[in-house]
Amino acid sequence: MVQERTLPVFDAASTQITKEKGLILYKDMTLGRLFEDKCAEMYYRGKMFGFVHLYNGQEAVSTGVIKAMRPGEDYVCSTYRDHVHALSAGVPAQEVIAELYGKATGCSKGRGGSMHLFSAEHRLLGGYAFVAEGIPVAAGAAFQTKYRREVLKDETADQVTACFFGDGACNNGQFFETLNMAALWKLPIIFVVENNKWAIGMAHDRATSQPEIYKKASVFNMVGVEVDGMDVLAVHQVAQEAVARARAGVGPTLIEALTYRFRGHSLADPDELRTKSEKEFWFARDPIKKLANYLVEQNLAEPEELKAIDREIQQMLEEAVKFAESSPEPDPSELYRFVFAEDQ
Ligand SMILES: Cc1ncc(C[n+]2csc(CCOP(=O)(O)OP(=O)(O)O)c2C)c(N)n1
Ligand SMILES: [Mg+2]
Repeated sequence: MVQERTLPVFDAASTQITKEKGLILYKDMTLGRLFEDKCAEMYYRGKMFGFVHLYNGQEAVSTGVIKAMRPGEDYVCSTYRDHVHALSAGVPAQEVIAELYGKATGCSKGRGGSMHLFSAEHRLLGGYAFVAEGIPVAAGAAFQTKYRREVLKDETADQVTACFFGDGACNNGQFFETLNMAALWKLPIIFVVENNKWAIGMAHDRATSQPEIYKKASVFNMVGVEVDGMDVLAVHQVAQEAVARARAGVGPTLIEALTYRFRGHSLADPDELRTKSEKEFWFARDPIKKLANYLVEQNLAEPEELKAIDREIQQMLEEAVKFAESSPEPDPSELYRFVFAEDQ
């Protein structure tokens, strides 16, 4: 049996969250989970096509980081596993699901699909199909913030960029080149590695000479931290610290969140390579159940209250599907529209 890497211990007593914050985190993670379950349902019913990569199990990472940022002002950059990052960044569920249906009302106007969600309004810099492709794009966004502030003397330019990518991306050259420049220029960026142990069917430990990714930060003189990616409170705390460092101009942080995807790589993956014991180890650490238990134990929420939130989100998603299904296809006469910025 493969020995699981020891998860960093987080002492929940070291943080104080309000009921309001607790419910924000719970709602966002639940939205992510139920949204992805709805996608799986619609995909298997033949309603949507192409590659669809779900985020189940990893919700604490998206929520913990993005809810430490300023929605609509700070930038978020994702990968092809991007639905939940988009939702956490504030893109309405109906615009995400309409995009998955390839409809004109989708957040990328039906041109992108699952792997290319984009929203200028919500400062979502995109989903990217190529592994590691978003990393330099995110650094570009962080660079323009610094340039506006320091060269153009725009004091409102204090935005932070969060860049999400997987363990597999950390063996790609773009990771090393971008971390070097980001540290050298003290860019306001946080690099968030979602180490879910697998890159499709390649186990992280088999592909990587130094599997503890956060340690790679030290060679760039960058702060690197590992965190239990199944614990939203732990992720949120390290993210708040990283955001504060970035906003203060101190420089970037590399956060390695140890997490696990509860489904196959994509909806086309039969998921036959991961062992039952490995899955059981991680399924027992469901981040949503963990937060729900914490909220109830701390008297921050009643179980009934949480169930009511689940029902409300489910209802909203049913409406979002109806919206997507009744939306028009993009008009073929507009095929070349939105290629250039002036078409917006
Ligand atoms: C440059 C590049 N090489 C290979 C692929 C094929 N590919 C798609 S997803 C993937 C695995 C990436 O794994 P990871 O970065 O750990 O992200 P995860 O899927 O686990 O979220 C690979 C190799 C690709 N999309 N882009
Ligand atoms: Mg991975």
